[in-house]
Amino acid sequence: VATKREEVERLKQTLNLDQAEKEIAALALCRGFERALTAGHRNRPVGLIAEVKKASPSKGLIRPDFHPVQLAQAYEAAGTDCISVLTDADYFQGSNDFLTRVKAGVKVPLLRKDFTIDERQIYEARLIGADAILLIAAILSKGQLDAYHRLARDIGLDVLVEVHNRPELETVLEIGTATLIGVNNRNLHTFVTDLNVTEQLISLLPAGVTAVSESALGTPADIDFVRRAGAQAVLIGEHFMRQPDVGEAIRA
Ligand code: IGP
Repeated sequence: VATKREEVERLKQTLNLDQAEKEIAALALCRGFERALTAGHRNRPVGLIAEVKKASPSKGLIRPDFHPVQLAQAYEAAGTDCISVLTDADYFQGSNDFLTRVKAGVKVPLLRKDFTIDERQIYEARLIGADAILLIAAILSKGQLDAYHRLARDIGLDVLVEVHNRPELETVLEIGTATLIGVNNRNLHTFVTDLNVTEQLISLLPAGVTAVSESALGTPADIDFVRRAGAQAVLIGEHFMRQPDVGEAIRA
């Protein structure tokens, strides 16, 4: 998070909050991210968020020949409900520009996948074209989770709140505002993945919350496992990024 702190310091210099609020007020409404995940998903049994990700801290470069708009268009043509775009530069070789370009190239709602640790990043997300942001319980205090969730909703964004263990989930449920909760099967510190995390945590979600299983999913058996555990949607990155034809991978 150290490099993210520097990025936020730069944002403090460049992003004027009053100006940002004015610009946001003039923007078109966001595409409904959560709505797209719950609306019923063509031929698939679960909602799908397909991720555009060039590299990751655990795997390094995943897709050397990386064209975010082309990939997103292939995802959309294959019927994904939503798309996630990594914008973090340091760990994922992402950029805000990828998100803005993908937004112009597809019609489906977009998640800005990044480490949100400051309010300014939420305004920025809206300005670069995000329809939803990620809030990671592991890196935010309860007060931050609460305040950032409210701010994002106030400026029209949907919010995917990510948890990885029971204490994090309990904090999120105590706040009580999250309607879209993602269970990350990957531990962000050790990178160890375990689909049982989905099984353990999704059973604790109250009715009415949309449950997403995130990370380490690929095979039909994986999807089936998390669907049976109660996931209404899945977020898949690396598995698709490793297929030459990402559209075909979705249809499979
Ligand atoms: C996708 P995978 O294993 O399918 O590539 O995982 C997504 O869940 C992962 O990119 C992710 C992530 C995050 C990335 C989940 N939470 C937080 C950055 C920050």
